[in-house]
Amino acid sequence: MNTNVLTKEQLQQFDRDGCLAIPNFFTSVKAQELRTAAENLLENLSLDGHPMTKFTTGTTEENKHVGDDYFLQSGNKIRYFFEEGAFNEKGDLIRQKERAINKIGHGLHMLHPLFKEFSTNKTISTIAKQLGFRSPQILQSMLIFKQPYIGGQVPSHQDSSFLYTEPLSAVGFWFALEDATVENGCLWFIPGSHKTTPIDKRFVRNPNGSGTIFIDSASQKELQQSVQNEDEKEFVKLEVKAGTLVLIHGSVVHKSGPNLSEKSRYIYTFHCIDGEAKYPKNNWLQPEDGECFTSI
Ligand SMILES: O=C(O)CCC(=O)C(=O)O
Repeated sequence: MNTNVLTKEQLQQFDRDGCLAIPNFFTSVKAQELRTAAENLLENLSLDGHPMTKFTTGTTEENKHVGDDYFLQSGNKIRYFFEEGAFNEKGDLIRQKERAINKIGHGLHMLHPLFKEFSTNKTISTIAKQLGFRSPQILQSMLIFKQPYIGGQVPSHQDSSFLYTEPLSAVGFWFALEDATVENGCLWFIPGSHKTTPIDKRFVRNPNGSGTIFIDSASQKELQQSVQNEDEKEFVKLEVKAGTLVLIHGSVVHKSGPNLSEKSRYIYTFHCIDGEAKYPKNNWLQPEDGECFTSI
């Protein structure tokens, strides 16, 4: 019996480009179900005790610390992160809360029954195995909303800078819950950049206090040999329909545009690493409360 999910051609394309779109990976009924769950999470957000005020009005170290901890300890929780444009200069929320959230993370795959089932099943583990994972583990999940007119852009980056392992192993599984177009902020990527662009920086916990910093990671030799791919013209847009799965190699250079349109762009994503790779203790994201990352 053939138990593969990805074809040989799809695997070759992923290896060549570093990004692979699989249309109709899930049904429109499932996309609607996940969107409704996402809307319910937004409605259930309580602003009481949320440190969002601290992110914007807080100038003291103590206030910053509360916001940092809210982020750093979110690995096994369902936490809400705001759009920058949702506040005025005084730090007051100027949008309806349901339309002000940029993303929810990072433990949906552990805590929310629907997203848990969607993320940890036989089809997903088969894909992970086909991509070469020996011991695949999900280490974070997110809903990214890009609400109409306010959805922020995601600057060009490589996921392995944020989810670093030795050897590198991160792969993103990105699911379109709505159609993603240039207008509402689809993904853009540089085909083949995962083979030419070393991971030259890492996002880690700040050893000198709370919060996070970037540190250099590539050797000078690697940097000299690398092709500088950050030319805008190299980016290829990835417009996809709801129901599409996009696989994103941890080293591929990618980004997404702002949403200035009247249509939202909801996506769900999780990232896998190989449990056999070394996971540095200074990575920003650490297993919380003695739990392990989620094996699939
Ligand atoms: O969905 C987006 O807008 C960006 C997602 C992304 O860059 C990622 O998951 O690495």
